[in-house]
Amino acid sequence: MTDAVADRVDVVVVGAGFAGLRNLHTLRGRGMSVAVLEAGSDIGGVWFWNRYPGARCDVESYDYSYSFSEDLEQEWRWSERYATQPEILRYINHVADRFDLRRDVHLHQRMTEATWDEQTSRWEVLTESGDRWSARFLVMATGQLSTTKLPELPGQERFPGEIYHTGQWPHEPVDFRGKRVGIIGTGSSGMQMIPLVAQEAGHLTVFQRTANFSVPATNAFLSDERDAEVKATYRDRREKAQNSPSGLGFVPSKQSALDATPEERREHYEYAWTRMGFGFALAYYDLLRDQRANDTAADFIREKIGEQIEDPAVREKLLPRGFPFAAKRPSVDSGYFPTFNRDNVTLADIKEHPIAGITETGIQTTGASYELDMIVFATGFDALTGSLLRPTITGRGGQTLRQKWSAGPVTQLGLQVNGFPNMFIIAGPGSPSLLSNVLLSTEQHVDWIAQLFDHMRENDLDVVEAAAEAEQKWVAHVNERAQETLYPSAPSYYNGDEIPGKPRVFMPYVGGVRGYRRILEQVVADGYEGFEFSRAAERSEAHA
Ligand code: N01
Repeated sequence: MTDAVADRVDVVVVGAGFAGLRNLHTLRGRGMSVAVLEAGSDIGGVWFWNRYPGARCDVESYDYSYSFSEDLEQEWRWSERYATQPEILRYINHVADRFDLRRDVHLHQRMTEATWDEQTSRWEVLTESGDRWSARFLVMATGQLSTTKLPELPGQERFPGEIYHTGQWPHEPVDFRGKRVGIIGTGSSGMQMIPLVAQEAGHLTVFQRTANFSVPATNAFLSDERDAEVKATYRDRREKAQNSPSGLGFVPSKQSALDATPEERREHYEYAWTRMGFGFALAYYDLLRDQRANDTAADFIREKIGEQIEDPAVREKLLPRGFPFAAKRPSVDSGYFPTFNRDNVTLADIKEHPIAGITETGIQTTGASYELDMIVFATGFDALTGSLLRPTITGRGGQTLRQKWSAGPVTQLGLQVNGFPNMFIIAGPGSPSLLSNVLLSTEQHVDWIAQLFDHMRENDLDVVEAAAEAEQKWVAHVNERAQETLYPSAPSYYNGDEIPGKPRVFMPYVGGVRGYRRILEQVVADGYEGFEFSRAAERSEAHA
């Protein structure tokens, strides 16, 4: 730590994305002093960084927006069913101005260390620039997909052309016109940008390691009639979302895919294909519980994907196989597959011929060499734990979070970690997180924590910490519930498979937004069972 004098606040919130700003607004409303530390040069979190062409949300705009202010809901006008990145960023900026949030956001302040001081019962926080804060509470609102992953490919420094990562996209426009572009990665980011880049580039080579499932985005402009209709019934819509497993408002079918006749199934899947977007995974309740049920959906989707691709050899490579549909995060796409019918697009199968390295002229695989002017990494993130483990967070007894989580994340309800008093995590591992509408899950966490702070104030308590036994129970429960599903069977970032050497643990809670909310409510009703409270060390000594 440096000698700089620390600013003292009630709460340090790390991250000025949707979660950080909501924390600020809510806790400030409780009379608490809050400092939001943001690594970037502006607010917005993932929507600030991910400004690659085609970036948009695959949760409907009306649901991927704050629910805490009815006035805000009524005055903001979304233009599309699934909002683009620029529109979402405009929304976040609007919210920040409307609720006067900026004055407590500190930009260019990447937190590098946070240390629990057992003498004072405060978090001592240090940022990259040497600034210090001292806070009673530390709230990690660092997002689930915010630490970008750049594969270590030999020779990168020799490539004279442009290199980008979708998650750290430049602010200046990138010109693809006439260029030979290579995109590595075919997850949601890659699938969104590939059709657009193909329209501009001289030639586009897509380096695909795993063909993933994707369903049509079913995007549309929102008419005034539709907007009025949603706004007239917004509370019902929010309530439906809160009471649905995914937080998207879809009520999963109560029927098994295996109980429907093949004709009924096809009709239902045709409907889901054209109307449900991401909700396709809920077309039958057992799609993620029974391999045979899942096969019926996977076969249908493969058939639909196949119909979009002309060349049989390319088609074969683009068909997802070897893992259940939706057990690895599926994409929603707009014209991704027909892009491979274009003359200026080549698919390079890097499962068959892995990338050997980057050269002075482009990418060398074990099968061929590709001459490129630009390389785009659409290779994703160190998901869920990346941004929590990047800073050095030191809890009681000098234990770091990295040490505590060396075999995978352990939490009580996803909210707190034993040994790290007064620290909270928003929508991270151990909570519905990436298996839900993350914005709704974020608000759920912020409200729960605010209520907990009320409880502490009313009862003259200073310190709260997850009980060790409760934490063990919760981790076992998260694991058990996951084992009831097909999720663990797919190689995916839910399991930590995206980073070589990362512990293979299923991280999000599959029990659903509604089920999880009931658990949180029960914990409160039981007097915060599983959490231990105390007075600050300094105060206890003074009282003695
Ligand atoms: O990242 P990803 P993303 N060599 O991890 C490949 C959200 N999101 O940025 O599958 C070669 O999904 C990797 O291959 P494989 C959404 O939650 C939402 O696309 O590991 N290839 C994969 O193809 C999403 O799930 C929206 O074999 C490598 C790709 O790179 C999440 O963000 C839009 C590689 C990474 O896919 C992340 O999406 C965008 C290597 N070393 C993102 N490493 C919407 O709301 C990785 N790959 C619509």
